[in-house]
Amino acid sequence: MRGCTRARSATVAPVSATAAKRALITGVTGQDGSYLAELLLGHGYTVIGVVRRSSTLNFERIAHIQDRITLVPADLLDEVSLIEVLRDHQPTEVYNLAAQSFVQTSWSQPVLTGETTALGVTRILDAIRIVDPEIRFYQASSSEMFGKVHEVPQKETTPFYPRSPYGVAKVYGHWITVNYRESYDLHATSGMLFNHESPRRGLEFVTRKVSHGVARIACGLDDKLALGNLDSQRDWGYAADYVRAMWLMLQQDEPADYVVATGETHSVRELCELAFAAAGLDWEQHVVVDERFLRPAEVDLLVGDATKAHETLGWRREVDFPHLVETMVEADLDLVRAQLG
Ligand code: NAP
Ligand code: G4F
Repeated sequence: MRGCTRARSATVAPVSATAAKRALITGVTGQDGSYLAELLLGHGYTVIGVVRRSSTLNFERIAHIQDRITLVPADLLDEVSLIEVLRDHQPTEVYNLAAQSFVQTSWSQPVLTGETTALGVTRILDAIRIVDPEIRFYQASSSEMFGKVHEVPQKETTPFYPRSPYGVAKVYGHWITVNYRESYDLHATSGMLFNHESPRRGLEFVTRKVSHGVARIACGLDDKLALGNLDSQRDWGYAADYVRAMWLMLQQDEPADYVVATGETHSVRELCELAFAAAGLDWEQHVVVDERFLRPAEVDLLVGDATKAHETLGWRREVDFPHLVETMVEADLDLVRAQLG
């Protein structure tokens, strides 16, 4: 069978001198969790992935590595479960990627978003403090914290002005990470990552919504794709490049906070032009604006300055925006064709 996204896994790095390390990943079933697990396995880590209870399995993104990682039940809403997994599995590094991560949903479920994306960070930090304060901690912070931006481009010192309950929750997660670092001397790092995408991106996020929509239109299943604000601009990178930055942050002697970004910004309109062209289509024939996808408050422009990550971590992105969009469209064309049989 051709074309399922699973076949397009990131290259697994060679085993290195870090073979004794044990990493625990919350959010391992998500986009970033799956790429990070691959990266860490390639570096010789024992990888423990936290999965929350669900009535059906949702391991699609990690099915290809499932036999190489240990999956353990726990939930960011339940501190005891986090304490237990740390006690049982004794990781040396914890990557907190779990969150209610969709901005639009954060308006309809603001309390759940706060419980998971904000207070969940305190729960995992407390579990680390109680079980083993030597554990190195990574918090998945977000460029959404910059929101209504105070300066362009945004860097580590740019003031925050979040524009959604999600952004507000991420600001809390960032500051509680800084606070536990300063209060308890934890090796706790906040990675302020700008948007990063891949064929494993959830279907509700705009890049994947467009690439999947293009594939359905190209295969004759749909004719129109309804979107919201076409003018908003994002700094979009490739998820596999960004998880490398997360790992590099925890290899530093001193914990710190880093912006990870490409330094380029593109509008949703440009995304549409590129994605439809990749399938030989004219986006203007198919895209319609539907106000259901407009947000109560928008982040109009994000573009990051990753100088600190370049200079301190030696991090560089490898995949540029046109290549990312083409890869996502190709993967979704394969996926839709395979579903059609
Ligand atoms: P994602 O695909 O939405 O994955 C989120 C993960 O969190 C899933 O594995 C989900 O589990 C898990 N989760 C949600 N609620 C949980 C709970 N209560 N307990 C335990 N696990 C829970 O997100 P992503 O794109 O990989 O992003 C990873 C992290 O980076 C998130 O914190 C996100 O906010 C942050 N971030 C992402 C970007 C980006 O552009 N991708 C940029 C900046 C920051 P289920 O599979 O069971 O739902
Ligand atoms: O793809 P999006 O939903 O991502 P957004 O809101 O930037 O959030 C993502 O990136 C953050 C980092 O900055 C992460 F922290 C967060 O977890 C998530 O991964 O929307 C991008 C832009 C927005 O301006 C939105 O209004 O695209 C615009 N857009 C236009 N039409 C749309 C649509 N977004 C979605 N999801 N669906 C639309 O139809």
